Amino acid sequence: MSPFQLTRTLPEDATDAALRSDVLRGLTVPQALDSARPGGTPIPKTLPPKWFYDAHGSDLFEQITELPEYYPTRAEREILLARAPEIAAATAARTLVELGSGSSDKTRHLLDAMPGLHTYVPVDVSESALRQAGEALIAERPGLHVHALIADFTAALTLPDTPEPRLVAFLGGTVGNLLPAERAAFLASVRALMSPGDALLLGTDLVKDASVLVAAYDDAAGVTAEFNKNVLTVVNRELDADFDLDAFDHVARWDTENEWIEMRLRSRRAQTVKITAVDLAVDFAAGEDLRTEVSAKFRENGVRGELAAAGLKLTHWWTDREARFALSLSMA
Ligand code: AVJ
Repeated sequence: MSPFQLTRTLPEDATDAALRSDVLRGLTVPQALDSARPGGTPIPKTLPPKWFYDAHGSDLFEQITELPEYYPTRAEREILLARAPEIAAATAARTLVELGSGSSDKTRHLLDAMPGLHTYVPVDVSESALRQAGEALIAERPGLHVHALIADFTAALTLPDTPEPRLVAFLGGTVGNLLPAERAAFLASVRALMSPGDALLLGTDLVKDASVLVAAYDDAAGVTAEFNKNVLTVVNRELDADFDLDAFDHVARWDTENEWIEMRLRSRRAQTVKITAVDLAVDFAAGEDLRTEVSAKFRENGVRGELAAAGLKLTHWWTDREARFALSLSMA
C-alpha cells in the first residue's frame, strides 16, 4: 500500500454550506429580544473563528506566530522540544493522530522522538495543507505511513484502522476557540475515538497578566487586526457581500469572568451590509461589535476537571519556563 493515503470525510460543498449557515445564524441575532433580556445584555453578532483561515488568513496566522507579542507558538515549541522523549515513552504510541494539523510544523519534534511510530494521521479541513505536509513527511521518513483525513475535527470523526496505542494531539491552544459547552462535547467526542491505553496531548494557553494577553491579540504591527478583518474579506468573496474593512476597528479584550480573550470588529458608524448570496441585509449601529473569536485561557485544575468530565485522566502537565503555556497528557 502507498505510504500516503488521503481520505475525504467532508463533502466538497460542505464548507460553503457551513459558511452560509454560520453567517445566517451569527448575523441575524434577534435584536428585539435584547432589551427584554434580564440585565439588558445585548446578544452580540458573531462569526466563528474558523473562517479566518483561507490562504491569506493562514499566511497571516503564520506571521502572527512570529510576532514578539504572540508567545503561545514559541512557548509550546519549547515544551515539545523538551518533553517529546517523555511523551514518546509515556505513550508508546504506534499511531499519532493530529487534529488541525495545518503545516504539521511543530509535529516534527514529536515525530523525531517516536522512532517506533507506524502511522501519522493528520486531520485538517485544508486538502492542500494535508498534501503538502504529507508528501514532505514521507519523503523525509522512509517507513512512516501517512493517512491524511480531510475532516472538520469538531464534527464526528472516523479514524482509519491503524496500530494501537494511539496518541491524539491537539496543539496550539485551539481548544480555547470552543465555548465551554462546545469544548465539553468536543472532548467527549475525542474520548469516544480512543481505546484504553490511548492518550491525548492537549495544548492550552494559560491565564496570565491581562496586559500580556491583550498585547498578544493586538500587536503593534497590526497583523492581528488584518487577520481579524480577513474574515470580512472571506465573506465578501464567498457570499458576495459588501463589508467595508475600513468601517470596522479591531478590538481585543480580556474577559475576566470567563477568562477568555475576545476578538471583535467594532462598527465605526451606523451601516447596512448586504450579503447577496444569502439574501441578507445586516444593520450595524455605530459602536456595535461583531465577535469573531473567543480564545480561552486555562488553569491546571480547570483542564484536569474538563478532561475528567470527558472520561480522561490527566497524567502529565508540562509548561514552558515562564509558565505561559501548558501541554497536558491524559489517558483513556
Ligand atoms: C490558532 C486558535 C490558537 O487563539 O491564539 C491568533 C488564533 N487569533 N491571534 C489563538 C489567533 C488571534 C490562535 N489559535
